[in-house]
Amino acid sequence: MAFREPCDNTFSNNINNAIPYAPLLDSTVVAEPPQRRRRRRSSSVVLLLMTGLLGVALIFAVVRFGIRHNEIGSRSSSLETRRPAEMIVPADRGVAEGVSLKTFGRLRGARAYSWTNNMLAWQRTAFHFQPRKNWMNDPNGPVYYKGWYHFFYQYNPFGAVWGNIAWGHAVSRDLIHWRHLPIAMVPDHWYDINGVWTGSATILKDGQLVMLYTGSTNESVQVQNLAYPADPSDPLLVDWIKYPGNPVLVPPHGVGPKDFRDPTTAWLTPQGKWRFTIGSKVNKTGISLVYDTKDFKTFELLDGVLHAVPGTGMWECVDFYPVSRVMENGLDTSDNGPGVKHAVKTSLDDDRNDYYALGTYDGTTGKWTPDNPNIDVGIGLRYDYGIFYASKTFYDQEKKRRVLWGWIKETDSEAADIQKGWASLQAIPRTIVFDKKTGSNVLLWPVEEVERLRVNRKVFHKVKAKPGSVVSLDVGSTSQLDIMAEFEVDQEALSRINGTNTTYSCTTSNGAAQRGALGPFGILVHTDNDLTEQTPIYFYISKDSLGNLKTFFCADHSRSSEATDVNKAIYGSIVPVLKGEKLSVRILWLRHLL
Ligand code: DQQ
Repeated sequence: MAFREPCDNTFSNNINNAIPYAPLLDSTVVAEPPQRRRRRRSSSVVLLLMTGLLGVALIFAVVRFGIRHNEIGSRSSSLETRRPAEMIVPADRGVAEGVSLKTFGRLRGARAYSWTNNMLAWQRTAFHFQPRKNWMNDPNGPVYYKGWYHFFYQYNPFGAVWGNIAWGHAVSRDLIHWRHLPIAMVPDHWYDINGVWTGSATILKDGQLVMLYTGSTNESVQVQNLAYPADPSDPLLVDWIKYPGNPVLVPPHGVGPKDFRDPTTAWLTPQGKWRFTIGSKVNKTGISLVYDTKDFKTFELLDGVLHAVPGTGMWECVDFYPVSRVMENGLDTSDNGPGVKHAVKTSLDDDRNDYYALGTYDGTTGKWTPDNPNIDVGIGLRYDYGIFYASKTFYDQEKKRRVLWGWIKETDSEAADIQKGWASLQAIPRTIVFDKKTGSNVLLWPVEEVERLRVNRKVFHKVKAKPGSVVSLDVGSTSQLDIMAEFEVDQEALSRINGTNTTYSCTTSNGAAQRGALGPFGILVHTDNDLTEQTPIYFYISKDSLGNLKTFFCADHSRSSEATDVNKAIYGSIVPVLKGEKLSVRILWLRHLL
């Protein structure tokens, strides 16, 4: 390829040499505002257990300490700059400038915060995937190949804002420790000169790997292109060839030139052809087109679509995969049969959230039918109620599991990204399985490898939190925590409470500030010592006049930062809790201002 990121010339096959992420900014100590300096002195962590008006018992909390990768918080930049506090966050850039802009309507016109480079440096995470610098968005073609997990991602090699999109590339043995490799593909042909956009990997029957990806052409038309490894025997897949006959697909009749993107991994049809789907829209109806191919060079567009949902708008980054109703393991994308359900996931361009639904796939017609049309794709379930977009699964044939990657674009402003020199991270990869108990949703859990980061542990048993109280749990000094907590609500008190018909919602019921009899209760994270900054992660149980209970799981960011130019959403959803199930929480935590 024409150019490479000059980042990692010292690559070694030994993963033990893998280094954790380093802060980007250099470490010259500079003056900080007095208040921040005071807070930074202590590196101990106090978890705070909070309750509503009804007491809860924290049955147990296991807190596992992470490795001290970097003392990110103690570093700062010699290029320290301050912006005047009265500066206003510039207006969002327009849709015409691209499809993956970092826009937060609520930030428009907000007062810009005086971020120091020191503060920005400690915002880098220690165990989520991030490139060393610049902008990153969607996960692309994750795949396990010859002993290595490969992760590709949408990447701007030239800056911390979306643009010049190329495919960044990293490899790992364990999905946690990564080595950055040279950029895999850059925009260098007329058919992708405006961006090497999102695509997926397919492993063919003979073990060969092919990638289909969207190119934005010299006229900003979205086309599909084929690429493959220059040397299939190279386990690191460093060099990529773009098929000389590209583009292999152009928008079909009736589909807008800018509404045809993000091909999925292909699966085998009963006729032995490869089939895949591509998101699009017709007017306001989100759709997913289906193509068959034998060679990934010529294609047949199937009549009808995989699925369509009126009112959902453009479907980006569609994902389609089987889940087993009976087994514990994940399934290869081509698996089908009586014990199998299929999930369709779409990333809705209109609201920038990932939605999925479970249903039945007919391999003959190429159509999928939702189990419950009331919670169809784009109008029902989400994987995640925080910032999580453009996700994609892959089948890990080594560990027989399906793994989900998702892009987290953060809550700060584009101006802050430019100052940081980087933007975005990827969520910890999660295994994804069908929830056999409810039969109506999937279950996500951080991949087991993340547990290898734990080096110490502290257990708290039967901690009681009285109504309306906050209880400290001192976990000593650390920079990373993996918190698992289980709560027990006093059932007798619960039954005594009169139900009401007031509806509760994480987003509109005043967050953790609204104290009800049945919540909120949970854990305060990311607090500073005097609780002026805090992020409650909590449950809230609502009871209606007939005595029916509903459990909500929410996160309230409204007091999470003193900064004025970050989006401080309160979000969450109802969670199914079956009879006899405990309320448990897992939080992967990094030390911030303590
Ligand atoms: N990002 C890519 C597109 C995709 C969008 C461009 C989703 O292919 O639709 O960077 O974030």
